[in-house]
Amino acid sequence: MRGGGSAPNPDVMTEEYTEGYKAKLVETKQAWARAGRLLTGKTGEHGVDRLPPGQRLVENWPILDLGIQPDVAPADWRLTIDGMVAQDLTWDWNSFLAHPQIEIVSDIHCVTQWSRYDNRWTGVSTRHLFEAADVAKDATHVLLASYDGYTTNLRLEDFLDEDCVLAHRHDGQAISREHGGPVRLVVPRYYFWKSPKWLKRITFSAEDKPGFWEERGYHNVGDPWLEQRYD
Ligand SMILES: Nc1nc2c(c(=O)[nH]1)N[C@H]1C(S)=C(S)[C@@H](COP(=O)(O)O)O[C@H]1N2
Ligand SMILES: [Mo]
Repeated sequence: MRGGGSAPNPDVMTEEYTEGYKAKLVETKQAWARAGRLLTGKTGEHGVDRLPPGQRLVENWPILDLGIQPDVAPADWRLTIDGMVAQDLTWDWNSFLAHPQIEIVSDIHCVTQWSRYDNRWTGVSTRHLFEAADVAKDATHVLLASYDGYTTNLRLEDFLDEDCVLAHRHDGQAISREHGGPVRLVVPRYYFWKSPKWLKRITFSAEDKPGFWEERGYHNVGDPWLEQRYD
């Protein structure tokens, strides 16, 4: 992948993936963000209202990507943990599975207005990873990068919510390629664009850095109950 381990920027992406990259779709979503499309102007209360404002429940599971679905075999998958850590770490598939596994049931809320209830995720908790990585006390943010060049950012405390999981199973089955297998991050409290598929790299930082959608008009935090769709 071009740019080695560094967080990919959008220009690199379009150059690198002239084939398959959905530039038109990205344009449309960006235009919606500029126009404030899909906003209801209502707010909900997290923990009280299960369905956030402007969302509708689906039974199926839509697939959203940038036109690229990396085919990463578990044997070739590596997760790099770097930035403000005592020492950079690389987890391969076996070392990832050797860490304590948790199971979490949570809801999905996508900014394009679909929500899906009761997803059972299996994997390593972000809290465990945080402890294992020996992160510096003054780290405040987490930058996430994926095998398709996608990036997103989170505040450290949001990354450390107790239901956040580096997941490799969904409802008892290996996460499929189109849904981000072998490993994706799941951050249920925020819109699903904050849950990167095909996870490749986690960087702890004392600075925030907008990711792919955050640079294109999406909200930096993305709380569905406050309808933080756009910036
Ligand atoms: N690597 C990567 N992760 C990603 C995306 C992406 O394009 N690439 N899309 C995001 C968006 S916008 C959504 S809504 C969800 C979709 O996940 P799903 O296809 O499993 O429903 O993944 C998020 N994580
Ligand atoms: Mo999305």
